[in-house]
Amino acid sequence: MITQKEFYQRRQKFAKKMADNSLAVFVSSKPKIRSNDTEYPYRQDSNFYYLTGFKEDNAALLFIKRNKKVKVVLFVEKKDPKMELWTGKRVGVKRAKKEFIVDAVQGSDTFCDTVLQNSDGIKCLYYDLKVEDTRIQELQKQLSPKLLSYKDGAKIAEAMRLIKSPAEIKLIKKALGITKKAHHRAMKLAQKLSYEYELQAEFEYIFTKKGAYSDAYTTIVASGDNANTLHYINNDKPLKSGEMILIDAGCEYEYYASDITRTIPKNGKFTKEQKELYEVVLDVQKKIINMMKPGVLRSDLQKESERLLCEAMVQLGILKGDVKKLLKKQKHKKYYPHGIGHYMGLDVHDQNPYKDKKGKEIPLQAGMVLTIEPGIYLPKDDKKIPKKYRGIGIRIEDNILVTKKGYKNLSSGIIKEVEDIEAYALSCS
Ligand SMILES: [Mn+2]
Repeated sequence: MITQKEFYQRRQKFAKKMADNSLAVFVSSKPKIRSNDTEYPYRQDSNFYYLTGFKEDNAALLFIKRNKKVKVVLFVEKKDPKMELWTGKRVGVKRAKKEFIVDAVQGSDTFCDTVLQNSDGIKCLYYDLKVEDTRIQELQKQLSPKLLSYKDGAKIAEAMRLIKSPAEIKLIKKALGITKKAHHRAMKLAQKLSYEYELQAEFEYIFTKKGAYSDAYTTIVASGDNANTLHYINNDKPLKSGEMILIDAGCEYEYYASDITRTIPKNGKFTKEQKELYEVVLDVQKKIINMMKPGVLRSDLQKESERLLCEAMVQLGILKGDVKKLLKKQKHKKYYPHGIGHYMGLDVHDQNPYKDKKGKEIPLQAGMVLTIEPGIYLPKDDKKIPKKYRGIGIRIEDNILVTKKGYKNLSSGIIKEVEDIEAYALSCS
């Protein structure tokens, strides 16, 4: 759990980064319609959540910074028994005043007026430029004549989100504990199941059963050649004996994500070719993870992963020619087209900055959490690839915390060695 004190400290830190005589606003995300009058389960906006810990919709946050003094106002939906009968209890103004460490709590209906009332002598308004919201549009319309500038408040929050606190790391670990159970269950059941969606159901079952309630992104269960479609989410094909199954699945626990990929043989046993390819990807993954420590550039991890995978592709006869020349011509990208990893946290792909204000790449720092996920994708219909490798796609992904001295693999408990996967499947068959 993130304590109210921590949310308060985040707001203090955010306010320090605001220019003097400025306002900053953040708004809750809007409920999203699935179809007609049915909605998707509500998910709070990550930046709004990061700064408030408030989970309801139609809420807003206002920072007023004047003469170096800061006042923070939280706006929440007022209690309304008639509505609450349908949609559930709300926190309401009175309870929010007790629970949240802010200077004032007001009803949501007073948000725009309160911002405008506090706008005299204000030079700049910070808000999340990505967010499309009628409340923000209304403020822009009213404030434009007097304001000098608009700035991206999200950028400040997202830069703060880059370094995780001990409490945040604990939640990611909790999400990973649940994700581990789900992946191990999949390894155990793959032999007995017939369709990709049956495996997907096992993940949803464990995620919900263990209190995560939700996946952090749509689960990918891609068997055989489907693994060569990077964002395959149809999950509707039969699982075939002798094929590999790529499963990219993670849950969200108390707003924090996990993001794990394992690629396993449907039968519980790798073929010679599957093993060859798998060991290549696993070896590259281990080598890249071993490079991680403060000061290292993500782009160097990328380059090295591309070099290692290109080298292996030549050795396996997937690419022909000189490794350096192939790399220069980006030939390897045909079979390893994606990044080595990304930041994660409140979002599975955290919107953290990869570059500083001057455009320079931000090196790894203690407290960052990244995925490391090399892959190799060999389409069935690619005649240039040796026949025995066609139709195999492999990715192995772990979640790594950068520490002062190096790194900690937060998902090391999820098995990935060939012998371990085979032994595990055998013990469960
Ligand atoms: Mn990922």
